[in-house]
Amino acid sequence: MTAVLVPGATHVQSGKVRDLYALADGRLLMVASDRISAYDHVLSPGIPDKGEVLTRLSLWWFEQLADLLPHHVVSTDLPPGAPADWAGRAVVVERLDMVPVECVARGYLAGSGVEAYASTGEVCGVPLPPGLVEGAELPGPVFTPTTKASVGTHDQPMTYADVETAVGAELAAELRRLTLAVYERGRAVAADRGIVLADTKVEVGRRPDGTLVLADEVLTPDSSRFWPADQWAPGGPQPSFDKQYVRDWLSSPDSGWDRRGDRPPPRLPDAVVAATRARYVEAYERLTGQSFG
Ligand code: Q0N
Repeated sequence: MTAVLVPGATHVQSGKVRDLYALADGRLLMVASDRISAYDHVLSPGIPDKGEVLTRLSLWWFEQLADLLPHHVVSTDLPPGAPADWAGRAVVVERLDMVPVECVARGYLAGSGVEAYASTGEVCGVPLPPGLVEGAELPGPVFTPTTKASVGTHDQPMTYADVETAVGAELAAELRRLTLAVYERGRAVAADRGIVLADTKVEVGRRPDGTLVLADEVLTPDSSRFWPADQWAPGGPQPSFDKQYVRDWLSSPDSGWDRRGDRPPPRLPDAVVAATRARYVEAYERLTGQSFG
């Protein structure tokens, strides 16, 4: 029972890798875990320090983006009674009225955008030039929002008109503007550090006075596609900055696993875990210019 661990707190929801609790004072506590997912499965074991690396990276980005919009973080102090091992990966945030749209910006063709483009020449209703290959840079960043799917289902693409219908024309325009601004800022910083920011997803909520606030986590490898710039080679799937060792091992004969079958993936070997941890730390250190310690 959570209430025993954090007096007055109740569990609100768990995503694949983050958990949310309601505190007695009305605020929320967001806890990033060391869990990692690949090919739609949460893997075992977790990646040591991943929750802390991503929490600190997101906190750093919130400050870099503060001139664009406010963020939801209230405190990084662990509430009294919280488990000691949440230190460094739990953040007290203000409770917002969440906008029911996953706000995605893409500068490169990847993931679900590849299949959409192949069948329609568009992504989320935005026409793209002919002849683009997977991994290609788009002529300019595009807003490609999706529905917010619950755990176990997939987000569905929305057109800009869908967003206008869902939240109104005024808010839709603000979401597009802010999402593209966050992407542009992230992309510029990442480019300076030899990292391609292919796309990113942001979540936005509103204060009672209507102010838009950046929520969840931002510009982390879990919410964004980061590619090593020196390995960027359009024409197929790009290596992932953080998860490539995991994907390579799961796809190799060594793992004995068929990702199209119905068995859960096998346990990750220690060497894959260690190499993956090092990649998260490297992403943090390259992007922020700070030592993870
Ligand atoms: C909220 N989600 C979806 C945490 C993130 N500041 C907020 N106020 C109200 N609601 C939310 C936030 C935030 N952030 C965001 N659900 C509720 C993503 N979750 C998944 C679980 O962990």
